[in-house]
Amino acid sequence: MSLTAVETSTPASESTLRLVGKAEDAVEDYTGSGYRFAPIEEAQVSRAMIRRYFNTMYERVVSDVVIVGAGSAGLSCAYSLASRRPDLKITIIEANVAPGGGAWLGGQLMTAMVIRKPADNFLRELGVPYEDEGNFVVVKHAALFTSTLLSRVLALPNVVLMNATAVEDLITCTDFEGQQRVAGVVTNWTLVALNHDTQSCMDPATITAPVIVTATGHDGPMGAFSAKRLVSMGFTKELGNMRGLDMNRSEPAIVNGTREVIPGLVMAGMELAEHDGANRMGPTFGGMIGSGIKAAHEVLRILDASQIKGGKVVGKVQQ
Ligand code: 48N
Repeated sequence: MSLTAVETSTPASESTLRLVGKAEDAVEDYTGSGYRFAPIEEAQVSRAMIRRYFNTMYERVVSDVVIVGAGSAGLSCAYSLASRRPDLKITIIEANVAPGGGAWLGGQLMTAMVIRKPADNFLRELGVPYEDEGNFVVVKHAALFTSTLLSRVLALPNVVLMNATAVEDLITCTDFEGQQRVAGVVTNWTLVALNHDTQSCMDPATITAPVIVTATGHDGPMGAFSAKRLVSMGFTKELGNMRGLDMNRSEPAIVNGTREVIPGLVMAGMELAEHDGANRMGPTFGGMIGSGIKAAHEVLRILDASQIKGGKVVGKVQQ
């Protein structure tokens, strides 16, 4: 059967590229040479991507919550928030092509992931199997945790993930009380953000939101991005600088310390270790889960206490 495309006279769009041959012509046959796909035009593929991506980008320039960083803390925050508040438009900005941050492996490139109790509660909520070792549990491969968390987050209809996209600055404003607050993020394609010294005038775009969660980690080309930006903007005097490894001290400090570090900006995960000068915990991830969930609680506290108009905080809710 010869399948050819016949373009109609009306302006081409996804549906007007009429093809000779239909979906019913598709045959899944592995016995020999019988496997056949339904026909497609190259233009249909491009239009399917362009329309969806740029409609989403257009719609999310005003979000309810922006989460910077899709590592274990940022994704735990996204899941906890979006699953409890399906009304919120949550936009995750991730600089890497591959989201997941440092949670694809355990420690020293070994694959098992250690999570200390009580963070194992989250594994049961997600349906991630693990081995119980008493005070902690072990997920057989870190990628099993991260891929399950990522798939649960992406399946939530109110979450949009923009990966390969970098936050290259924070939007700040003077709010209704006359104080400086973070009111959104400045974005660019990551490859552009990393090449400003090779080309000039590659200006960014913006996403405004009443609350930003920053969970950009402590390492990598943009690690602790917001913590460093707060210093360079003069919001904080200096970086606390992450301290040495102390699991028992670090994990509760990071979870309990997760907070709104300046109005409109909630900091979570290992970025907070750099901001506060907290210890690091090394290859145990319960602190990231707890910090992400705590950040979600902080976001809800802020939203519940604020009058919001057009994606901006314009007043306080009278208690
Ligand atoms: O996984 P990370 O780096 O950060 P967290 O805080 O989610 O988890 C940290 C955890 O993996 C550890 O470091 C463990 C527990 N080890 C501790 C230790 O003691 O060694 O994820 C941060 C994500 C990454 O995917 C980055 O690509 C992304 O944030 N990111 C950004 N995305 C957008 N714009 C930016 N400016 C930006 N900066 C970082």
